[in-house]
This record gives sequence, structure tokens and C-alpha cells, in this order.
Amino acid sequence: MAARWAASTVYQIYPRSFADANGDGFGDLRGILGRVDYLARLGIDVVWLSPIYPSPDVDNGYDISDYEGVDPRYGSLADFDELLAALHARDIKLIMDLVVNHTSDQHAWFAASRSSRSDPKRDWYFWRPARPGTTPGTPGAEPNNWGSFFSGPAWRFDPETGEYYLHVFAAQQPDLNWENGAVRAAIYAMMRGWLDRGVDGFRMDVINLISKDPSLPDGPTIAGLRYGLGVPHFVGGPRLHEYLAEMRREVFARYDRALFTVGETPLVTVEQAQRLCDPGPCGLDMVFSFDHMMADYGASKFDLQPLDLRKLKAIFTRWQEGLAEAGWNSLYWANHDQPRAVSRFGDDGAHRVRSAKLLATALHLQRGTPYVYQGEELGMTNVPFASLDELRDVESRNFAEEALAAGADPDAVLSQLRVASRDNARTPMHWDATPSAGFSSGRPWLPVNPNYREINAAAAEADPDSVFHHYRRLVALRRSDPVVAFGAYRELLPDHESVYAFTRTNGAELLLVLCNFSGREVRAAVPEAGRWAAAGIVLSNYGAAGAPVVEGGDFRLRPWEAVVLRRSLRGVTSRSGT
Ligand code: TEU
Repeated sequence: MAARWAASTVYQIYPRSFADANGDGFGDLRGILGRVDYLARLGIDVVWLSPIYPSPDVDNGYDISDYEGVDPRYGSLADFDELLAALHARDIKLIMDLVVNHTSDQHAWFAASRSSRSDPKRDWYFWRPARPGTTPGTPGAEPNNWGSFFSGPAWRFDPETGEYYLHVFAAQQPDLNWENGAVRAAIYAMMRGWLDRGVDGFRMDVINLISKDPSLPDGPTIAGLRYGLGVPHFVGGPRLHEYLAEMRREVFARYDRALFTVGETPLVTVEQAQRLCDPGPCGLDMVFSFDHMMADYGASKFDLQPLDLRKLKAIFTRWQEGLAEAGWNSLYWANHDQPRAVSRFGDDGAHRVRSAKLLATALHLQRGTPYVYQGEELGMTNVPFASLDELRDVESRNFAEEALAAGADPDAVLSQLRVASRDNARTPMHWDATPSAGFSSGRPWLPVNPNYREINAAAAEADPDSVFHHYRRLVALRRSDPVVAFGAYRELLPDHESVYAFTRTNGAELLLVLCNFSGREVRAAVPEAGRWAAAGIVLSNYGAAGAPVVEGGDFRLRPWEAVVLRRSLRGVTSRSGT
């Protein structure tokens, strides 16, 4: 079932940073509307729109105060309908971000819930008394020991009613209690509302966190960490599959058109992904795995280490093989929660263009559905933030606050965040070389990366050798070539420390993908190298310089070289048959 998106490519729009039509420095729906032809030229099939709902914006729209509306800063429902029609007219689907693990603390549901212990909506969220024997509201009195993903405890004390509520993300993002059937019914009704409006599906934010062990027990503690790990009690929780099966019955099954569903599933395992995508019970089309995003973690996500390619390759191969028969892979290097891919996994200096194309090739030639995050197709880079004050992201700011309070050196914290902050991906999209990169005629809400004069869409579209055109070719190739969409994956040379090599096979059609993840020339002992040397080039990031040479049975790959070669065994088979 998931394989129905095998030939599709998804493009993620982070609306506040995509295009600003009204000059308030903040991206909006009419801004996107003005860029739909750009999307059509890139050739993508599906747009995933990060949240556009009304929000107090503590977590950039992932704290929603009204699921049914459009935040006035983005425009109106009429603008939304116009955008949807414009995308559909170009054969592009639109999926919405569905953020239903939590709401904003400004949502009417939470306002009612916090108003009194006897309010009918009290149980829509997790309210608990202080730990027995403690003074409510003092450190250590929280109902359990869980830490929040965004620093500090996962509980906030509400003096009005004398209880705590649970928030696994920011304190302004209280977790919804999915145990309560009325909560679920309200969410399903809201989802049907958007589908009735014509949207084509959902990207489901942290959907594997919605079922919590209702006893909310303490989590394991880790030496050196102040809070316990709640994760074992709410990731892939006891009723997750039941809820998703119900959602399927109550929502998706009621529509007879193809709807696109992708679960964002931190810490998901291959086995869990198979189950979540099983067309029987849950039936998600695909999920986002996080394993490859953690390949370069040191002690934490703010302690990124130089990439060990062998580790990354082993992760890719485990997921490619693990979801070969059941489930389906979402392929991504980047999104609004990750630093820029070319800065993180490539070389954003001398080899920026070539390494950005290499990353694209290594990912888009895998089996699955690729996701392109806005600006990735231009090879946009991390941002040289000048001070901690320039950062807006709640996760980064909380991290900095906690680190500084613990005595960390501010310069060291800034260096960590320059590499790892989510704000790297959130600065405005670069459209052209005019002030503010053509994003806005006003003052952008987050500074524009100073390299926009060189790296921008207008320049990239005009240059046939740009990263943009490489992405365009990859998107088109996936659509036209069944071996890219469906072919079986087999990794070669798993122990090679800088070359990622794999084949894709569909019947008699074979592709070889070779990617040199280094700025050095390297040799790769690919089986049948001689045969491959005579094969046709499908795509390369060395353009007119042609295919890599084979010498003594080895491919010699140039710095950051990525090449895709094609052979057909059809002729070979018929010759040997005569
Ligand atoms: O992200 C969930 C998630 O697990 C992380 O990637 C998260 O961003 C964080 O970095 C964990 O340390 C989703 C959204 O994509 C993210 O933007 C939101 O902040 C989060 O959920 C809460 O809605």
C-alpha cells in the first residue's frame, strides 16, 4: 500500500520562512501561492505544509490554539483554498501537519481543562497531584521524574487548581489525554474537516507518543542527568495501534481517494515501523525513522561529532532491508528540526555544490519516498549566528539557558548551537540576490543567511549545473524509472570508510550508485567494476568530466563524486540463451 508513493517526491514548506507576500517579514500563504510554479518546475508531487494554524508561536506553530483555522499572519481560509486549488491544478498534492500529541496552552480545550478540577474537559489533559509527601510547586514535587524534550521537567504546576499538567515538549504544549474517547472523537472530526476541504493527507507530528502508560510511572535515571527518561512509558505506548486503527476507521476509511499519511516517529524501530505501516491495522503509508539523524550524536543532539560513514551506511542498509517486504521508507536528510544537510554531512565550503548533489544522489536513489526541505535543493547552509540573542527556537533557547545557568561558557554554547540549532534550517528561503533574499520587502522574522547573494533560487535555476537542477533530475528520474522507484537495494563495500555504494535491481535492470563522502580521491573495489565501466551514466555530479575511471579493477572516485550507472542484463541473458 505504501509503495503507491514510490514514484513521488515530497517537498516540505516551513511557511513562516518560505515567502512573504505582504511585507510583514513573516512568510504567508499568498507568498507560497506566488511560488507554486517554482515547485512545479522542480517537479515535486506532494507539498507538506508545516503548521499554519492559529498559534501563540512558542514552538513556531507546533503549539496550536485552534485546529480549524488559519493564523491571520498566514492569511485566511480563502487564501488556503486558493493555494490548494493552485497546487491541485499543477498535479501537486497538499498534506497538512497534524499536531495532536499536544495543543497550545492557549487552546480553548486547555483553558477549560485548567479552569477547575471538575470541568468536563479536565480529563482531556494529564493532571496529577504533587508527589506524595512533597510541597506542591517546589523542585522535586513533580508527579514523576520525566524530563521534557525541551529541557526542564515534563510537568508544570498550576497554582489555581493545585495540580500539575504533563508537557513532554515546552510547558506551553500540554499533552492531550488520548485515553479519553471524547478527545479522540474531536480530533477525528477536525481531521475530516480538513479532508472535506480537499487536503490530501497528513504528516503526523510525534504520532508514536500519543499513547502514554496512564499510571505515568517514573522513568529510568541516567547518571549525570537531572531528569529521568519518560520515553519508555510513552514512545510506542500500549494503545498506539488501537488509536491508529480507530483513526483509520473514523477518518481515512471514509474517503475513497488516495490519502497520504506519514507518521513522525522519534526512536521508532524497524519492527515498529513495519507494524505501523501494516495495511491491516494501522495502515500508515510510511514513517520517519530518526536513526540516521542520530548517527553523528555525541553525548546529546547538541554535541554533534564528525560523521562515521560506516555507521550511517549500516543504518541506511538496516532500514532498506528491514522495510523491503513490509512498510516503506521516508528518505530525508533535513527538515525544520535539523541543521542544514550540506553543512552537517557534506562540505559547505569548497565542495558545497558537489557535496550537496552527492547527498541528494545517495538519498534519492534509495528505495522509499524522498523528502526535500525548502532550500535543500539550493544547497543552503547553516547560519553563522553572531550571538545567542539571534536564536528564536524554544529548544535552542531553553538549552542555552540551562547550560548557562549551569556555568557553561557562552561562546562554547554558541558554537554548539551554530552547528546543531534547529534555527539553521529556519532562516528565510533564498529566492534571489535582492535584499532579504527576495523573501520579504520587510524585516525578516529571523536573519537571512548572509550567503544568499551566491546561493539563491534565481541563480540556481539559471545555471544548468546547479544543485537545483540535480534535484530536478532526481525527481524526474524517480517518476520515470521503475528501477529507482521499486528496485531492490543491495549495499556493496559496507566497510569502506568514505564510499557509499549500492545497487538497485528491478528484473533485468541494474543501477550502481557510487558516492565518495570525502574531499579526497579514493579507490573502491566494486565487484564487476570492468563491466560497470562500460555502462551508461544516468547521473553524475562531475558533468562533462564523465564517469570515474576503473584502474586495476577499482573505481577511482574524485572528491565528493556521486555517479549512477545503468546496465541491462536483458541482452546478456538472451545471448547466453542462444
Ligand atoms: O518534533 C519532534 C521531535 O522528536 C524532534 O525532532 C524535536 O524537534 C526535538 O528536536 C527533540 O529534541 C516535532 C516537530 O517536528 C517539532 O518541530 C516540534 O517542536 C515537536 O514535534 C513538538 O511539536
